[in-house]
Amino acid sequence: MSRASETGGMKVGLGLYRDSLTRENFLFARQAGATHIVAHLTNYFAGKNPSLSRGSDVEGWGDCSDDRLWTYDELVGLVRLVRENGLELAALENLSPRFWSDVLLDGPEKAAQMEGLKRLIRDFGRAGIPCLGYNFSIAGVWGWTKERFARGDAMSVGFDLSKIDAQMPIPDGIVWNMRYRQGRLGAAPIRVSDAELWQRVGWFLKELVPVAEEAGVMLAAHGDDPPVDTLRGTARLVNQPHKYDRLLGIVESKVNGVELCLGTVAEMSTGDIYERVRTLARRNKIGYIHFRNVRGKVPVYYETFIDDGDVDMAEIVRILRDEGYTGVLIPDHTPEMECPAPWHAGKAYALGYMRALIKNADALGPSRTAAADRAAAS
Ligand SMILES: [Mn+2]
Repeated sequence: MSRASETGGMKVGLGLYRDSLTRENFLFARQAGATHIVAHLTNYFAGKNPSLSRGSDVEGWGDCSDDRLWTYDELVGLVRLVRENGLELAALENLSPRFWSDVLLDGPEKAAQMEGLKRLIRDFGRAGIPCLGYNFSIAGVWGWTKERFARGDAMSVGFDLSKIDAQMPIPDGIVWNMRYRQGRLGAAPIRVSDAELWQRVGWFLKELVPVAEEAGVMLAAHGDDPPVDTLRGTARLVNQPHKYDRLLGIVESKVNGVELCLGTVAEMSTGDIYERVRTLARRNKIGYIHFRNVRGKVPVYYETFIDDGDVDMAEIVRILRDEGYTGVLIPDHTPEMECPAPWHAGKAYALGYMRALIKNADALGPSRTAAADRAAAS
């Protein structure tokens, strides 16, 4: 039996942070049945434990003000390193905020930064990296707490809008939860309206998509996590499922796609996650998938083990199979497990569960929502 038929064409991967791109973790990924890696090169945590790190309200996750645009040699080196370890690099996830702070903030360096991004995407193509996962967000991932929310009192991430100061201003020199330059005394707090944010992402896509098309690199947008209306005085972009249509409609291109975070879609206060997954898969708009489960929605939710949340993950896999999705699924953040290797145990649990679902996708039978589709059509 070929690998493709064994897995229905879908592939399982593992996401690794910069400091975690080690030979041991590549072996761990392969042992858990992963064939692909999604790598982060931004050093959010600078030596601190990255696992479910909330960061600081004042300084964010870390300081990226010294980051330099990744070079072609670095990119090609990473592709080779992953390949030498028996895996394939499926995507790089997240730009350093230093690379595009003024694209996000409509600042004076925006045109120069865009030239840098274009160079980077061309180098992705030359190095054989097929996808960039990005998150066009001013406030970034912010406002959750890490507590024993998940099954068996496992440490996980939760969000309760009533318990945070959602309008706490972003300090000057911070964007996307990282410091990209020194703060200036007396600077006005950042405020970004919905119209301004959509105008900015429109400019970003119109500039970068033609370059990405030529380079053969998909630009894959992560939804807003947490998907609230506004956060820290700034609008959120894709915070409802229907807004994916708006984003994808800005530039019609096979490389204008999404980094489909199932957890984030499940957290959104409206919409049907199954219908959304089907639509995006049918249109070939999925760069790769964050396979995560949650209980609750905005304004209150927490992240669960993969088999313990509101979303029927087997149904998601049936839908992806029905729509012929052949891309990569990675675990997203997972609850930590009580043992000397909490991060690895959490990932191993998720990877095993995902492998089982995908390997047995055909035995799972037809999807419920496909049956509804057919009934509606007849
Ligand atoms: Mn995600």
